[in-house]
Amino acid sequence: MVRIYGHPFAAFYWKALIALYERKLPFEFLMIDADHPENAEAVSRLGPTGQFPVLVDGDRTVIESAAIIEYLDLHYGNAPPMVPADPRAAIEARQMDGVFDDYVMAPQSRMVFNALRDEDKRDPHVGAEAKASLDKSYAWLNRWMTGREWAANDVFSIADCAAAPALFYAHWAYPIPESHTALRDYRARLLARPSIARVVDEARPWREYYPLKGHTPD
Ligand SMILES: N[C@@H](CCC(=O)N[C@@H](CS)C(=O)NCC(=O)O)C(=O)O
Repeated sequence: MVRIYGHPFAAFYWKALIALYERKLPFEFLMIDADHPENAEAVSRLGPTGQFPVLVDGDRTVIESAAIIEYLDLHYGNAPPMVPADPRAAIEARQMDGVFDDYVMAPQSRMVFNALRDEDKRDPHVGAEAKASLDKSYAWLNRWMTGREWAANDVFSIADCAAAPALFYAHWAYPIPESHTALRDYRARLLARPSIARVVDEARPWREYYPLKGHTPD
């Protein structure tokens, strides 16, 4: 059985977890928290920065959420692949995976990390810079999602695994404007999908730790 290190509230863990739930693949969950120092020690040994998710399958270790998703496609292939087999379609899926990670999740994370610093150590520029990035990403994604059901090739894919946590948390940090109906509808579609509804539900006990005030709790 595959083993996966993560935390139920961690965005990149969600990304891999959604793919696991889509495949209905049983796995052993190894929690990263203060009660399990051995798991934090393991991830710091298995990857360069101690970040998670980390997947262990027998003697094989896979780090990086996107690589984990591709590993599951290859070795646990009894579900549609999250990266399409057609290389032309795969380009669009990987493109949109990168867009959500780099242009939605990353600015959201900058705001969160800044808010988690001691007050006197916060960078006063981060909020405005991150919001300016998100303004551009939201506008582009709203145009991209107009007329689309899913983010790439109109099938559920790695791009949607990345989009779900990115848009979930970014909308808390800095709400998607009401005028961006295609993007807001896409976020709602993601949250209605059973694999994603499940990760959102499992993370509820940790919601109060989200440090940015004024978020909308949906
Ligand atoms: N590029 C990595 C990012 C992983 C990442 O940022 N993980 C976060 C949790 S969502 C983490 O490990 N945070 C704890 C830390 O940075 O120490 C991936 O796609 O897996």
